[in-house]
Amino acid sequence: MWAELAPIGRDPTSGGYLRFAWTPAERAARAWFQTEAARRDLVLESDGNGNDVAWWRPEPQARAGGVVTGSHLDSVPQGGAFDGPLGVVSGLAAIDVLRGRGLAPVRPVGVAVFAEEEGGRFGTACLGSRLLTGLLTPERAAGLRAADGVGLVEAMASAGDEPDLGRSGLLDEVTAYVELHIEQGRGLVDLDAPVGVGAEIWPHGRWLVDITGRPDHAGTTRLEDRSDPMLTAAATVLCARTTAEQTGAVATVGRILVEPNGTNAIPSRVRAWLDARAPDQPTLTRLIDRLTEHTVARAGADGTSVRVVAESASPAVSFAGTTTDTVRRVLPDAPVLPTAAGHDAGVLAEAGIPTAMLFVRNPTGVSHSPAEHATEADCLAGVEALAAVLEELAFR
Ligand code: HGY
Ligand code: MN
Ligand code: MN
Repeated sequence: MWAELAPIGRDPTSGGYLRFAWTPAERAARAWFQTEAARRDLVLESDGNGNDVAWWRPEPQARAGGVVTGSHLDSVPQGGAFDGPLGVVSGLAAIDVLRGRGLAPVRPVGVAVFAEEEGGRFGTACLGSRLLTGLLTPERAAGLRAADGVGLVEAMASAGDEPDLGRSGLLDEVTAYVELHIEQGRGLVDLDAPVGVGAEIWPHGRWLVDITGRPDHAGTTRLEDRSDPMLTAAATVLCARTTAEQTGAVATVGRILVEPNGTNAIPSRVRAWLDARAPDQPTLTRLIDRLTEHTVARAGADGTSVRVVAESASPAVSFAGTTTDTVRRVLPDAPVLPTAAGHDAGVLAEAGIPTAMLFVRNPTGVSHSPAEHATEADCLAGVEALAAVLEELAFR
């Protein structure tokens, strides 16, 4: 399976992945999943948000007590091979392991693929699972536009989906969700363990810092006559990093759009997207408040104007609960560790589905990069762990 999925959406030059939601590459990955599901006689159900679940049911009409695993297939630009796909492939492989043992579920077992988890195209993380659970309104989602101006509904329709945004019944009666994911950090390396269990997800979010200045000539405009939004943006990036260092948070500006983006033109507008995360909400709020205050003051000094807009907010999520209790009972040697990476599991937990996460060791900890990697041995250990958890949750 891994070898079949690997080339889809892969940039041959960098080895990174470009699987933006509802683009041909991501559609091909989703088609691959649907083919694999059909190959296993799993019953595929989809909702109007672009989410899929492939079911292995004890009998055709069984619904109660569903247990779901899975993850996402979309990627960040130039992302790694494992972030998302490892959870999907491991879910299918765990079903193969359980079938191979001659087992049959007493409750429905599903493998899910959630749409636009990275928010790489439309800016809102976990878009598919947030719509499914009702944590994001269809009105808010319908207003989302990609950088190229394409609206969400238009992108879905042109990719062949039948958009029907909003809360769906796809996971109704599901009593447990377990997401396996490559660890995006070095916790398991330091703990020398192939598989770990998720404790919690840090609160995190994305803010647009939108700065407007006065376009002018780069050569003939005197410094004192300038209203240069790039200065305000540069001060914002440095302030985000300094404040993060001072408050025990993390902050990143990885995306900036400059208009008109000319070498010899003072910009008219600079948009910078901040990704900020912290161990707890008060720390995150403090960072954003300090940054906003500093950026507004700097804009005043620069003669520019700025607005800071929250684009995506993910509250702190704890995975404590019945599903994690089961996981820890089945995998007593697996260490329990927090993460600052967001996941659909965080959304489902927030929506009240008892949720657990399994992490597979990442030898370098690097993620959201072509260098992301996990060893085959650790990936197989992840499949064995997931199969044991699914057996405990749905086969007894
Ligand atoms: O950005 C994240 O935390 C995750 O990889 N979507
Ligand atoms: Mn990711
Ligand atoms: Mn992910």
